[in-house]
Amino acid sequence: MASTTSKSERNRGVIESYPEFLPVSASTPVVSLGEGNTPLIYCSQLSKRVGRGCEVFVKNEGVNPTGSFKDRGMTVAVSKALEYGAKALICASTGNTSASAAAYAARAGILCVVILPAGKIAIGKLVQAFAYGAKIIAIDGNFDDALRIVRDLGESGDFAIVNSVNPDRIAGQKTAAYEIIDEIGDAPDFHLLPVGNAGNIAAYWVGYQEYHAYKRSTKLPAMIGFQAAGAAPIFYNRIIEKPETVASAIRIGNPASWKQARGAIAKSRGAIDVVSDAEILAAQSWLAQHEGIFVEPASAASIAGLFKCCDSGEAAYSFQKIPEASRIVCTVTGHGLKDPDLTIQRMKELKPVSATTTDVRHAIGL
Ligand code: AN7
Repeated sequence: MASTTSKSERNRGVIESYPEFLPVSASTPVVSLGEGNTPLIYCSQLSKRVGRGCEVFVKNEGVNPTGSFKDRGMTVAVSKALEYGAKALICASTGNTSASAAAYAARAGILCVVILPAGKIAIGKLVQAFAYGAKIIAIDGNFDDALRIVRDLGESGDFAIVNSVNPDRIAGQKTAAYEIIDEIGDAPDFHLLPVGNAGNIAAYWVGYQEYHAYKRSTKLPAMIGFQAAGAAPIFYNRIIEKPETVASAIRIGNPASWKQARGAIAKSRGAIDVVSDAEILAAQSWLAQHEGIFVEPASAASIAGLFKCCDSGEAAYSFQKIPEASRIVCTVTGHGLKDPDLTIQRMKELKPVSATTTDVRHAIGL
C-alpha cells in the first residue's frame, strides 16, 4: 500500500513515506533527517509572466535538511551503505553532495571523505561539510577529476561511493516526482530543472514513469533540462575539459548520468538547453524578489530556462510548442544562503543613520 504524504507526516523522510518504491526492507537501518515532502509552491507572478493560462509551480528543494535535493538520495544511499556494512563513505562534489553526505554520515556514525575542487565550492556548503565533521580533501582539479579519483578509491572496497553513480541515490531522488503527483493529482505537462552531473533529471524521469505505470498519473511530463552555457556537455554533445560558470554546483564537464539524461529527454520528448551566467543571476534575483524564494545560482537555471522558453525564439523548447493552460513544474535544487557571495557583492554598503525616527523616516524615503 502506498503512503500518501500529508502535513502531519511532514518529517517522516522519504524512506518511510515511500518504502514500497525503494530498495529497502524491514532490516534496512533507516538513516533519515526528515528529508523530502518539500513545498510545491504555486507561483502567481511566474504564471503571469509565462501567460497563456499556464500554471507554474516551484518545487522548493532548498528546504531539505541540508538545504538541497541531495538529501533525498542520501538517506537511501547511506541507509543501504550501513546495511551492506560500510565503514566509510566517499564522494566527489561541487558542494551539495558533500554537505549532505557529511550530515547523513554523522547521523549514521560513520566516516565521510569528500573530495572537492579546491577554491570552487560555495562558502555555505564548505561550512556545512566542516560542521558535520567530514574529512575534506581539496584537489587541484575540477569536479570531473574528483569523481575519477572517487571511482578509483571506491574500487578498493574501503568506501561506499555516495555520488549519483550509486543507484540508491537515484532511487531516493525519484521520490520528488511522486510527491508532485501526490500533491497535484497528476503529472505536470512540463518539468524544468538544472542539469549538472545529470542524476536528478534521470531520477525524476524514473519516478514519473513508475507512478505512471502504477496508474497514479495519466500522463508523463516533457523533461526540459538546463545547463550553464560554459558547462554544457550534454547540450554540445562533447566533454567540456574546463567547464566554467558562476553556478558552481553545475560546473561539470563530463556528467556521470549523461546517457540516462539523454534517454529521459528523448523519451519524454523534452529538450536540453543552455542559459548564460547573466540569465541565471537575473532569474535568481527575480525569483527572490517576485516570489520570495531565494535559491542558489545553479537552482535558478530552471527559472532562467523557463524565461528563455517564454521569451526567445532561440530556445530548444520554445513555448510556441506549449499548449495553453499547461502545468509547469520547475525544481529549484538548493537554498540561496549556501552560496551568498554574488548577492553580497551586489549589496550596497549599509551606512548607519542616527537613531532617531526623523532620520530613519528620511532614510526610508518618506
Ligand atoms: C544546487 O553536489 O553534483 O544534474 O556534487 O548542487 O543531479 O548533478 C550538485 C549538483 C543542481 C545538478 N542544483 O544536479 C554535487 C553536485 C544544485 C546542485 C545540481 C546540483 P545533477
